[in-house]
Amino acid sequence: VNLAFALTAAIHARDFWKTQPVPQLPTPDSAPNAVEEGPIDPVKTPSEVKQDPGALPSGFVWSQIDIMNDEQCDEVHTLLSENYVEDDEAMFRFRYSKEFLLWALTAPGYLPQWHIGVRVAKTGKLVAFISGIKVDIRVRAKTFESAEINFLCVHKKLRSKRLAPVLIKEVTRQCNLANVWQAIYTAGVVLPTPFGTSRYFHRNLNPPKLVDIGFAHLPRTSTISRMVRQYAVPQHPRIPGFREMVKADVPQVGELLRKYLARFEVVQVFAKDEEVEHWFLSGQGREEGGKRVEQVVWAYVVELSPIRKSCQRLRPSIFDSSLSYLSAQIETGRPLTLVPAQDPTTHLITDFISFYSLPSSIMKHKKHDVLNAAYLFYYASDAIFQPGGSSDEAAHEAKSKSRLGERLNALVGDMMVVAKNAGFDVLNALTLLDNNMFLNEQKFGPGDGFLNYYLYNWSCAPIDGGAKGTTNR
Ligand code: NHW
Repeated sequence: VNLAFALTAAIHARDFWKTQPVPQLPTPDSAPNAVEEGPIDPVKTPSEVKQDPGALPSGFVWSQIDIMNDEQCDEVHTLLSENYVEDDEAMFRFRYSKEFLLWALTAPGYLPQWHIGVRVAKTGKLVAFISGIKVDIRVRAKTFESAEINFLCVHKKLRSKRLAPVLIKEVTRQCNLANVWQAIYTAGVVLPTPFGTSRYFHRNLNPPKLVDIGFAHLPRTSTISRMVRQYAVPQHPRIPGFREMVKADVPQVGELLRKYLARFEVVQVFAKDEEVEHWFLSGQGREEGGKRVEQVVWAYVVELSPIRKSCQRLRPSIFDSSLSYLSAQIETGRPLTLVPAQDPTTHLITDFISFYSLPSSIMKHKKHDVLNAAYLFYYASDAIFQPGGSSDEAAHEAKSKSRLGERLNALVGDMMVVAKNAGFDVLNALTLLDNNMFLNEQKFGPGDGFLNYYLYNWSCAPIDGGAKGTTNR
């Protein structure tokens, strides 16, 4: 069986991907050449796009999915819960909630025709899915409209029948019909060709459970109670002014996030406040018609209150670290506000941080069936932008970086408290953004998983996703 599989795999080796506008994987003898960044295919218009979808194997039909329809959302949820991504040892499988799917698939500008299903003609059973949403991507100096492709899934019983390329071609056709010619996507597997690779890191928040389910190992020199002490987090957040983000914060968070992300080479551009509101606020839990709607995204800000603003004018340096925040509180002798000030003229958001909830099913375990995982999402801090007060540029940059490092450690530390109190077992993060400034210090450990980043129809010089543990981009 293995030999037959190896032969089929060899026959089809990159049969699909070698026909697509993506950089091909380098061979041992290919010379490194300078990349001219931009579209790979010649520019086309939607009128040149095929009007009909490609043929499916007989017995299957295309089906546009209305994710806002509760039943159809249920169907996608079931397909993914039973067939989506697993780890190599088949111990864990992603279990996206319905709320997560709604949140991820209805971002501003989404097109229902980019939510594509395949059903069994006779029974109507949903057996495959692929989706896209609209995003703006900036690669270095160039910004373009793009699709973000996700949730590609083929039922386990229909694997290795070349259905995935049919789905990918159909979502490509739908994007092209909407005049979108580029896409961004990620995968754990290596395809032609990643422009960057990040590694997953994990911060243990619940050692007994993680050891029990085999997610974490108990070092021979340790004990569970020692691990519990090692990974304990404070009961409450420590940064004064740290509070949940509210709608009134959206414009300031948007501005801060845009400024912060401008420092990176490849990013999603959150040009409109509407996007900021969607990605950081719409996934908050609530009661609706007597039913509990699960929370998907947690977003927090640090608000510099008028009291601290005036302190800062007196002694800017006392705001350099979270400890100094506290000393500011002690010096003024007044309690610092923790309730959101709704008036943007009197409050200033200095930092922002978020995570989302993506549980995994634990397969084959007697006691536990869900791993409650939080994934660090976007964050931003003004620590990197504060005036230098020195004419030596290198010294200023070093100072800004160290100030940012301190601030991010305090922020992630507080986010761990929020995650722990919300019942999460682990906080996951990748080696991107400025994460290498806090991963070790906050006791994240390297995992087995890597995430490869891809662009479709856009050649892009490689960037360092931090997987090799060198830099932070
Ligand atoms: S990555 C998660 C993908 N999903 C899973 O891993 C779920 C579990 N696995 C499955 O459901 C996040 C199946 O194994 C899948 C493959 C469906 C993965 N991306 O049908 P065949 C995303 O959703 C290629 C792309 O026989 P299968 C991002 C493979 O290299 N291609 O395989 C999605 C081979 O091609 P080759 C993948 O196991 C991005 C061909 O599929 C892939 O039954 C999509 C074999 O097909 C993957 N993750 O089904 C691209 N995994 O040339 C978007 C395998 O090597 C591109 N393959 O022979 C942009 C489109 C929009 C453009 C707009 C302008």
